Amino acid sequence: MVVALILVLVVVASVLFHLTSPWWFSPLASNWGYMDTTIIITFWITGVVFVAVILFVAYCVFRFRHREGIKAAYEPENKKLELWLTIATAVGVAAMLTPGLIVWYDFVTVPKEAAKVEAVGQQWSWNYRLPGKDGVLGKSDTRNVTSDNPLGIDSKDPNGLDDVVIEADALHLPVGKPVKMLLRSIDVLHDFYVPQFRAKMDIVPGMVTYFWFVPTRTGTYEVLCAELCGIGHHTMRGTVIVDGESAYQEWLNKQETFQQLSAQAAKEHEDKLDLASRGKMPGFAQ
Ligand SMILES: [Cu+2]
Repeated sequence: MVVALILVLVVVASVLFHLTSPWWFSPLASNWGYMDTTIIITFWITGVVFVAVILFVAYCVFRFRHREGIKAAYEPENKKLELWLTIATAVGVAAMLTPGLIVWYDFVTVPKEAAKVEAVGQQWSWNYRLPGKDGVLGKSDTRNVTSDNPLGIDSKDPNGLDDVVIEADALHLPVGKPVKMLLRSIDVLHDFYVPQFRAKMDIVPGMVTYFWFVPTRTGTYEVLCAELCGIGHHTMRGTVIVDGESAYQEWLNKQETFQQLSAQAAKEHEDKLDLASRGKMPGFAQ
């Protein structure tokens, strides 16, 4: 009797906790509302099954409790019951899997007009690259990575010269336009994740993974790394700012291309060498 009561209380407390809990998805800011629907469908199906199974156990504990003079009957098989349980389980599992397959199909079908944006993960920060005026991202290779070229862009590929490089700063995106995120890592496994966009993807060294989405609300969002990637994993955060079209263009016009950044870096090196040769660098004083 006490056990049956505890089981009923577990059900009541679990349902109340779910309904009154302050923890829920962060407000949606992309086209992937269907992902939320899929999770809610799973919550409903598993919730109903959980309540039904625990209440059934409570009922059995109470109804078939030990009573003097009553003997239990042993019934190892029941074809009819097994058939119904198999059908019900199959329907439940299919109802949870089908919406996921539909979302996955959309997720891997990138719209042709999607603008390409590259995000490069490294321990423990995010850099970005936009294709520039030609709309093509230049070739890149981790072997080209230096302190002046953190994305490893191939300086011999003309397509890369006008690429816009955003180094450890906020990425801006225009609202309402589809974006294809191309993901690269220059060291270990990472995962690009903005909770409000829902979509996320692992980043694997040596390959380019991708996902797409449409930012639907302007605002500032936090980028998280969703793959344990070393001791500083928790500090691997970035910022995505979704702008209206004019604010986005204004921001874009202020960004520097790979060519400009390389020229600046080369000039800085020259200046340093020049100063050093004239003995004006601290530490080089005569
Ligand atoms: Cu990471």
